[in-house]
Amino acid sequence: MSTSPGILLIGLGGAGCAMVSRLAPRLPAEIKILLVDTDTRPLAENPALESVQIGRAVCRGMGSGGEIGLAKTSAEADDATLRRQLNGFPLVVLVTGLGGGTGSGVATYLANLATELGSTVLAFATLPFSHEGERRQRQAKEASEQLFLKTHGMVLVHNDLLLQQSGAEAPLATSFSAADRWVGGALQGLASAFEPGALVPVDPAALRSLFANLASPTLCAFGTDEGEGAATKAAAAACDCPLAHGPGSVMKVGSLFVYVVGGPSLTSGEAFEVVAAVRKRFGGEISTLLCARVDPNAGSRVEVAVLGASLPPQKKAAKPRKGAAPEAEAQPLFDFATEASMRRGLFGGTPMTFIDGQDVDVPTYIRQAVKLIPNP
Ligand SMILES: Nc1nc2c(ncn2[C@@H]2O[C@H](COP(=O)(O)OP(=O)(O)OP(=O)(O)O)[C@@H](O)[C@H]2O)c(=O)[nH]1
Ligand SMILES: [Mg+2]
Repeated sequence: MSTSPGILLIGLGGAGCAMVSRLAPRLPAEIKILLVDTDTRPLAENPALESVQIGRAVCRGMGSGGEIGLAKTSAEADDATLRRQLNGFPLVVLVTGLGGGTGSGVATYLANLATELGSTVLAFATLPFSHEGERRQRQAKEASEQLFLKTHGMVLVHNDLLLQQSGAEAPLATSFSAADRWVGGALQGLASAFEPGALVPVDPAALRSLFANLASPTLCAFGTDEGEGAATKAAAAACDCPLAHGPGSVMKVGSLFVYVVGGPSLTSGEAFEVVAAVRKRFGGEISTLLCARVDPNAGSRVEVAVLGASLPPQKKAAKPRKGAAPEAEAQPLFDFATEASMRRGLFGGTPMTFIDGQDVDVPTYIRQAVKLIPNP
């Protein structure tokens, strides 16, 4: 009988390979890891991890230098190898940084391949820092819109948000570790759903059915705390997780997957309390799956990870009634943060203050996306 693990985690491009390599030591052995890049350096830095160098003849072992076309040609040149590596996994999770060539050019290619092979595909993708310039922003925006359509769930991590979290003076590595924690928490949860021995187990098939549709707006949140009342505090932290409240993020979803891990003292009652708090904030009316686990080494720490999906946006709006106001302009799939929109003015250097899931230091009209109409 095949002992093939259920999840394939792919790190794509420089950022994707770096993120996955940092996460690898903390992930359950059941997750199969694969690094994919045109550049040999990120692959050589992690010889213990399986990898595919794409486009040897095209990029000659280097990055694509931001050239999406070169990166796509590289993937096409190694289509057979990629197909072989991606075959046979119920769940494929793709981690990449958008804005350069390889991540932006190959993410949709891989997602498409995995979907064709019958996998459920989730993507975690970062968006460039504002200071990286207009070209990278544009490449990332276009790539994320294409990737969204070819994945069952996609979580966008704004790199600017990472900076906001850690403060402008913090080393870049500290900012990136926030992304690692969020993505890692969600992955741990997904992996645990496939492992035996959970306090509250979840059927992997049910988990896949949560992400049954392509292009479903996706919610991702993560919270952790320790000591007395850790479960309640971790649930509150997940509800206020900046990842779930950034520009363009989904506030309410139909289906939820909640993952709770704690030490031996974690009770089922506490796990269910976490679910109640998360449902109150994020919805989950169609279905809510709870996976709870005990980690003997967790001590008093409790971690809560939340993934959610809502139905894909309807293509056609209902016909307006006679005499009704004209239909609003079609909204873009995502709102992208501009340098200005990410600025929190006087509060830029302070920790965020969340009340009812909203950062109250951000002006109301920005929080509620009210369009300001200039006086005639
Ligand atoms: N969160 C996070 N973002 C990163 C990291 N490294 C790079 N980035 C971001 O990822 C984007 C893409 O950069 P790379 O991954 O180096 O580019 P690539 O996909 O390898 O593309 P080419 O090298 O041009 O072929 C950058 O614009 C940064 O915004 C990282 O370690 N963590
Ligand atoms: Mg690169």
